Amino acid sequence: MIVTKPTPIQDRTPLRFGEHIFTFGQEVVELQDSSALMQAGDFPELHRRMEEDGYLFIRGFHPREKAERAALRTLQAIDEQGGIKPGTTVEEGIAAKDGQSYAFFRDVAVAHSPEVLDVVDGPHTFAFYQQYFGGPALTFDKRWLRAMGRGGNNFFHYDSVYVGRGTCNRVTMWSALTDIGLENGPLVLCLGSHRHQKMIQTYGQTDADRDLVDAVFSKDPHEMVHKFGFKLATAHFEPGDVLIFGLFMLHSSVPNLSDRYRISIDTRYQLASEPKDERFFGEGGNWLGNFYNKGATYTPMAELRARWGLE
Ligand SMILES: O=C(O)CCC(=O)C(=O)O
Ligand SMILES: [Fe+2]
Repeated sequence: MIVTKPTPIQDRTPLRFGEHIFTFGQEVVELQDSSALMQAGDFPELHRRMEEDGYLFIRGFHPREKAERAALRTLQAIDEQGGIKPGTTVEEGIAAKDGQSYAFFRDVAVAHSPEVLDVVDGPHTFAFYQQYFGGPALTFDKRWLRAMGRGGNNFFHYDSVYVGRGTCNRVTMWSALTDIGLENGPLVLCLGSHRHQKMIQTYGQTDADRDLVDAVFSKDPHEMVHKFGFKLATAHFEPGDVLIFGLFMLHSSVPNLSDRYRISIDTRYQLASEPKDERFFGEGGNWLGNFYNKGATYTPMAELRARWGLE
């Protein structure tokens, strides 16, 4: 594992995002670290920040060794599938070929391995959410464990469209398991998108599977910045760093520019007493999930955005 200690990102540092280059201090800023608040157990202030900023970025939320063990378990599974470059060690996590990403969503031998659950279901994680929500918390059986190769990324969306049934009082936690610098496909937020009432009232109210609609709002970071006026925010993530946000926060990942797998896992937490999103619960990877309406035609996002006046 390559270890580089993140220092504050200097203004004028470039962020390469697909075809576009954004500049720190202008279109993009560094996420604000709330780890001191977590260490102090200052939940009122954590709630205030979540409300105000729409996210909590917590460095070292998971013990680094635990995150690294989960990454290694994932890399071993990739190695078994021939995905590690010959002549390199599994720990280095170098891809055998470009453009190949892996998802272990239903592969519970990996996604529910003790190494992975020790991170996302660990006592430190549940103790945090119990305090955060003020009662016993639960997480979905589906855990989105991803290893992104070169070029791999996801696009701008609200999680509500994918995982929004049941309570709205639910958060996503995106956990970095490898060292993820700006070149390695970090997660990016659109600051202020959790307050964009029009977007929340239109796009945010859709359910991809119920309404048979496209789920991705945009693939274009340039329009997020220049048409919608959002500032982007990201960071150099180390193993164990997390980003927590609600159902209505636009986010995307940046394409990985390197030949090293970007390994992350995103998991959901809510009060155990509140209604769940039943699509994501089941034994042995046999949950319904998203896009289960086989053969259905999904309304294109361009058409929906025109209808909403968000084109
Ligand atoms: O890891 C990614 O690329 C996307 C993650 C995501 O969409 C999420 O954490 O909700
Ligand atoms: Fe997401």
